[in-house]
Amino acid sequence: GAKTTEKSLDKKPIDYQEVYNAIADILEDNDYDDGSIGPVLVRLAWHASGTYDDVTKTGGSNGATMRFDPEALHGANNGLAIARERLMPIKQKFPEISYGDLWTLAGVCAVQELGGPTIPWRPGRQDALDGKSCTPDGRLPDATQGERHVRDVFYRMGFNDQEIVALAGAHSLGRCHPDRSGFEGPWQEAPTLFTNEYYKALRDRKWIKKTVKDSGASQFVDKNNPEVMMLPAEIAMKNDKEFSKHINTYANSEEKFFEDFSKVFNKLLELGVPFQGNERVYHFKPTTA
Ligand code: CCH
Repeated sequence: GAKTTEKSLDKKPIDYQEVYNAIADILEDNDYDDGSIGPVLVRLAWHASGTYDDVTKTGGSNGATMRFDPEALHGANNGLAIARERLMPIKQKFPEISYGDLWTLAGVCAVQELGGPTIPWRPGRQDALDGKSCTPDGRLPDATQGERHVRDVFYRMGFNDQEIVALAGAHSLGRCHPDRSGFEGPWQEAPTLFTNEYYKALRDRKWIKKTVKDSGASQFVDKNNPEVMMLPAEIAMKNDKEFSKHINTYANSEEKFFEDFSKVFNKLLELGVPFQGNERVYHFKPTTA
């Protein structure tokens, strides 16, 4: 009767802090890479969002089109099936959340839980039903290229030089995998801690060119610790006057980096999302004190 109708109309709203807590709970895994799946979740959130094109207003995290071929098969997305699969138990626990909201929230959660700044986040992404709105291959940056290419790709999304450098600091987290990108190793020695060490490493260490044995890819390694690396695109950025100015700023001030990263990561995750305007903005409480 009336009671049942009332009940079915009264859909329980999602408590996104609960979703955040559930993701925080699955980050640690001592059998995976450096002990956390956080870094690959940040990469998932970024690759879902970084397909945005500000001219045609296509791409971005709305739709979560990376679930479908051909986008799932784009070379840049190698290894991200792992990240998507790891989030399936969360999707099952909170079936009302869209994949786009889930992936971006997971990126926010990983940054915060690994010691980074609070990132404002709001829901509103709607899932595409098929791969028709998959973006064409080639929208994400190619690490073998130089500063010109990096600018082309990020200007297309609507970012400026300072924002590009602030976003790159996410490479404080995680590592390259020869079977995913051809590159190998983390950017500094603490890949599960979100800090400004990436900028200090890039600015202050002596980087020497080296070929990755398994893949033949060219990368740069620290002369004093060849386990850590930089991509050709990053060495090109270091050698660019305008980019290096911002690298220096963030190497000198972790506080400034955190402040700017929070804004620009939020902007990245919201590119192309059709918000209604009345969504609540969440500032998630970290589970760690
Ligand atoms: Fe990145 N990134 N990224 N990246 N990335 C890789 C891994 C991570 C580039 C290339 C690569 C951003 C920008 C760029 C992460 C976050 C961000 C890898 C290794 C390559 C190559 C993939 C592998 O082998 O597993 C290039 C080029 C650019 C810009 O020009 C931005 C922006 C972000 C986020 C804000 C994270 C995190 C990882 C580590 C993933 C992991 O599995 O550990």
